[in-house]
Amino acid sequence: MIDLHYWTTPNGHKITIFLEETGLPYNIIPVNIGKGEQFKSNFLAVSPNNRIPAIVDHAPADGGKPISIFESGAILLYLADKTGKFIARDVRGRTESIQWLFWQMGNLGPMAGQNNHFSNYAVEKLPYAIDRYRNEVNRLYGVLDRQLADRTFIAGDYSIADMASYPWIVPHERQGQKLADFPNLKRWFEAVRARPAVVQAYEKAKEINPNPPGIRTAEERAILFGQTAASVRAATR
Ligand SMILES: N[C@@H](CCC(=O)N[C@@H](CS)C(=O)NCC(=O)O)C(=O)O
Repeated sequence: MIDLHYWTTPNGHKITIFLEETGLPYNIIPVNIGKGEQFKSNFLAVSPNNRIPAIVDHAPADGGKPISIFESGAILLYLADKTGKFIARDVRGRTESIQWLFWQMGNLGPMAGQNNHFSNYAVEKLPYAIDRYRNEVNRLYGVLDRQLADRTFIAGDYSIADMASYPWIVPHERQGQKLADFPNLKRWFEAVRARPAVVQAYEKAKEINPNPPGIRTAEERAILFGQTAASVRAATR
């Protein structure tokens, strides 16, 4: 059994997609990040960066004590290796999946996160910051569109690279992007969206958090947007 410390955000969806695709048994432990549950000590014990998602695998391959993992890319890679699914076995295919997984982790996720922050959450609308991140996300959509011009999925066969990127394309309207400008990306997006496991993962999210994504109360904003080292110190004391 896998414990999944989860909230209903793009990085959380990546892991429910993988678990639904493979049918691995899992147990969701909700971590409501708007209420500050990411600072609870039981969560920090598995996720020291106070961010979801994290997992605990109670039946690791070596038969030893449970393994806990944080960072969604590391989790996807761990689960792909554990199951032998959604990552190619040959060195070239495996490297292709891993490099696009890292591309998502280092580019699409962080830039889309900042774009969302400055375009949607920031009270003060700063044109320089909004343009900077919206343009960068636009560039990244262009990179994906080009990559998908001559292949069905990002790294060839459907893999953890697709599972990592898909949840970050879902909010394309909030990101100020037009999917119609990226025909290959749009075709891929629709193909991934139609997968039963992907539908199931998003249904699960609605069960856990019926509130529409992207709406933040004043209380939630204070928890999410005012973090410093003091927040971490206070949590671990
Ligand atoms: N690089 C991390 C990023 C995780 C992340 O930013 N998670 C967000 C939700 S998508 C979170 O937990 N935020 C809580 C907070 O900001 O306190 C990963 O991919 O796992």
